[in-house]
Amino acid sequence: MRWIAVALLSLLSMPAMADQPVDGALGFQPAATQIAERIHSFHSILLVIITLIVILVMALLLYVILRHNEKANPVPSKFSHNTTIEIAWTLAPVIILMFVAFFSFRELYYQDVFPDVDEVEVVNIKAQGNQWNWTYTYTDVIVDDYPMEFVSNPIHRGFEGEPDGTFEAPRNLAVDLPLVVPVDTVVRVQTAASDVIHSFAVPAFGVKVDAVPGRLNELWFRVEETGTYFGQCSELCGKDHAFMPIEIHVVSQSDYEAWLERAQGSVLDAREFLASLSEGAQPVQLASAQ
Ligand SMILES: [Cu+2]
Repeated sequence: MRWIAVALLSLLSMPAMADQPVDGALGFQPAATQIAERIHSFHSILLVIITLIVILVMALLLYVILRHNEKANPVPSKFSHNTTIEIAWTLAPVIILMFVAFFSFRELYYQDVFPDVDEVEVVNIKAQGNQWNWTYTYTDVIVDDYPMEFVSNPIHRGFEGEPDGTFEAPRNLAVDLPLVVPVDTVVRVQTAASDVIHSFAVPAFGVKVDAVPGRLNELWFRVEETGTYFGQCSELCGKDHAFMPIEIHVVSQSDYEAWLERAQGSVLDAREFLASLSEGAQPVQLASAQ
């Protein structure tokens, strides 16, 4: 009972822009992209289907238990085949699976096919997984003949006695140099790795793509609301796998340009500018702090 109350309370107290895990929450982080929104509605369809299947199977089991136990049915029937019922229980799952596959493939292709937008407006980023951090390269932004790039390290390393995180800088999720992208813009992320397989995943965006040494994988997203979003490496990659988080700041186009200009000079300057952007933001309480 207490558990249910806690879960309900944490749902109510979830901030509007919950873009990170909160204690006791149920369900997904709110969707920040069309991709995530579509995944959520597919999930809702599946939830209905599996619920109906569970109810049906439970009802059949109960019927068999009550109707065909030794007391109620002392002389069992001896037949071993029933063509009608065998066709039915083969066809029904096939139809259900085809129905599921239809929606599933629709989402897979939506994520796989790059949206039809002007290439000039696309922000291209290469995310390279390393043991154990991410290198972000802005491949369109050339500084001294090389594309702009920086390494994004976690602030927390999971050491014992380490201070707790805050909502702005959650433990094991916050990084020193976050990825910055403009709002309402198609962002192409090409993932790669320098050592072992990592995976670039941001739940609120509905994206998760492996970062494989020696090849480029691709994902895209268009975030609809400014904010700070968090993800994690999602392919077990060694002892610090849990400590190579992904932090993405989605900012307005003008803030993005201002940040980009500073970042080309000094990433630390750019970082300070980024911090000044969120200064006006109301500090939001973590569910666990309430
Ligand atoms: Cu990794």
